[in-house]
Amino acid sequence: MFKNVIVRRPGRSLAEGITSAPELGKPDYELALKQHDAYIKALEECGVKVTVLEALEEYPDSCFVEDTAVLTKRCAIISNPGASTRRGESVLMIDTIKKFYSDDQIEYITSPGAMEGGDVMMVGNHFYIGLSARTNEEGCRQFKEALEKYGHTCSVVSLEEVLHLKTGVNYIENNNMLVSGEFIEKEDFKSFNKIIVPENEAYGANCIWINDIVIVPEGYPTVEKGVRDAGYKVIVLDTSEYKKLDGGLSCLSLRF
Ligand code: CIR
Repeated sequence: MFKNVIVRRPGRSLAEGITSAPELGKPDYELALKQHDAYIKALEECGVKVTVLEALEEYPDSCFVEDTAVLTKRCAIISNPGASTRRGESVLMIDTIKKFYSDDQIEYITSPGAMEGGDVMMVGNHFYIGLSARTNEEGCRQFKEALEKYGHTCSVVSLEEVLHLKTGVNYIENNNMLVSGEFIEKEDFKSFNKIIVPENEAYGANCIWINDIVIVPEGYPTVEKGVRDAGYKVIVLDTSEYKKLDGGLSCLSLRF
């Protein structure tokens, strides 16, 4: 169960965030704020306490807090984003994390290691880390070493087609996993009960489980049906403005 969630409000500079899909247009700031309000409300409905941080205009992508750290029941690992414009976001998250973890529970990924939290998927005590455009081999090595100090286990999954591991695969507990594209046939995930996400709904693979409720993005009917059929209560949220920056539901929070 999760007790806490950290989010950061988007700033007006959101329009300058990194994107692989400029054809979707620039995000509308006012609409992004409304979608963020709804996101916070949904999290609260899931029974967690939400810590809402102020926007950081100097970091256009800083509402995607998931990339700044990995928070487990036993430790916090501060990332070192592979995207150079995002490096400072992790540093600015440390004070908030120190409100929840003592100094001897906090680990740091350092250069030349690069790692972003979107590449980390928790399955109980085990953590899958994606070797991606944003997380390098040294980042994976440091992450694994840090986790093992606390009795967690870790394995590396390489990916080629999407930005982060959780762009394409998400664990929603009870052995259920949403899988899309290159992850459908991955050996690493063969023992899970897979909910297959069709190519035309690939963005919908990024759902989040919070205390037996699954939050699903709006507009992905096959995904929504698959999650409902697996027995979950579902909350559907519109994330259109974050999709324009390759961001999904998981990217907008740290859940622990
Ligand atoms: C970026 O490219 O870094 C942001 N525009 C999107 C980050 C999405 N984060 C995530 O998947 N965890």
